Amino acid sequence: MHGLFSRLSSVFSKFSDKSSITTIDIEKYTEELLSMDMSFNVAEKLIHGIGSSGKPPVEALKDTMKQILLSGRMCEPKCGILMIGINGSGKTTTIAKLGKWYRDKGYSVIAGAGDTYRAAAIEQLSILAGRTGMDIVKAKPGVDPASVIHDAVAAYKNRSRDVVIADTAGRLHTNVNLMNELKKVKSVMTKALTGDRLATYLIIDATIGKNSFQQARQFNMNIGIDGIIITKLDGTAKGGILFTICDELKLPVAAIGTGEGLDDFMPFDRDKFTEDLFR
Ligand SMILES: Nc1nc2c(ncn2[C@@H]2O[C@H](COP(=O)(O)OP(=O)(O)OP(=O)(O)O)[C@@H](O)[C@H]2O)c(=O)[nH]1
Ligand SMILES: [Mg+2]
Repeated sequence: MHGLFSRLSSVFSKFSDKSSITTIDIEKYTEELLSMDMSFNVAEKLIHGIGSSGKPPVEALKDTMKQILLSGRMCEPKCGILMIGINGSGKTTTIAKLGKWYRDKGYSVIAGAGDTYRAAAIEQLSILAGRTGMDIVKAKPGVDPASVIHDAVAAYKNRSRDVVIADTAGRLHTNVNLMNELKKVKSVMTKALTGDRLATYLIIDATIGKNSFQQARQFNMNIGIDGIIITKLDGTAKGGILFTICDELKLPVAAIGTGEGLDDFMPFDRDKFTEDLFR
């Protein structure tokens, strides 16, 4: 399994399991942790754990990692899911993966094509919906995203589906107008769900590194996030940002993406993830 994020786990494999460590080891370990884009605070917590626990370094490291990481969960049907994040983070691909994941569990899924800025985005979601057996509700490019998502939730209700997943256009966390648009989509979706739970997931591209922390903070402040889905862990040794987001923002990780395929997705489990990193 460590092959799924082998570049990240190759960093952890440098931590030896000997019973005591030297100052040189500590310097080397700190450097390794920072190289995967962990914040200095988090790296310091991990190193402090190694020095103070009396356990072999790898065991001490795992203990602290498990304390820092927060496991979220994918929402339990019936529910609505709102996918948000910057351009190219993996929202639309993750909708297809999620759709398949729910379908494999026997649930029916509707996708709402809320990225109405680009015809290609609507087309991309239509193709993925066809491939995964999701219904899709879409409109012409240029239509208000909130109205498309309203219609998608109405279809979920009318057709008695189990999950409705809203796609949105990628946007920078610094763009006030686009943030306001997202607030509107969320409020319309919440109202249309008439009491069914809404889970808002921020999709973060693991290869981006440290800037993701600001994204998570801004999206959470403006929109409110229930969990992070971190994608592209297969292609980077920089997934350390995940620890920083959990530690400093107390946001849980709901799932991870480990490839472009529809099955390259799994709900996040902090204990399993930690153990897998050292395999
Ligand atoms: N290697 C890898 N690639 C991924 C993963 N998730 C998504 N991608 C790729 O990332 C690219 C962007 O994915 P999209 O799903 O279109 O991203 P998006 O957030 O919807 O992008 P916008 O709609 O432009 O904001 C595509 O080429 C995907 O195949 C992953 O877990 N691993
Ligand atoms: Mg998209």
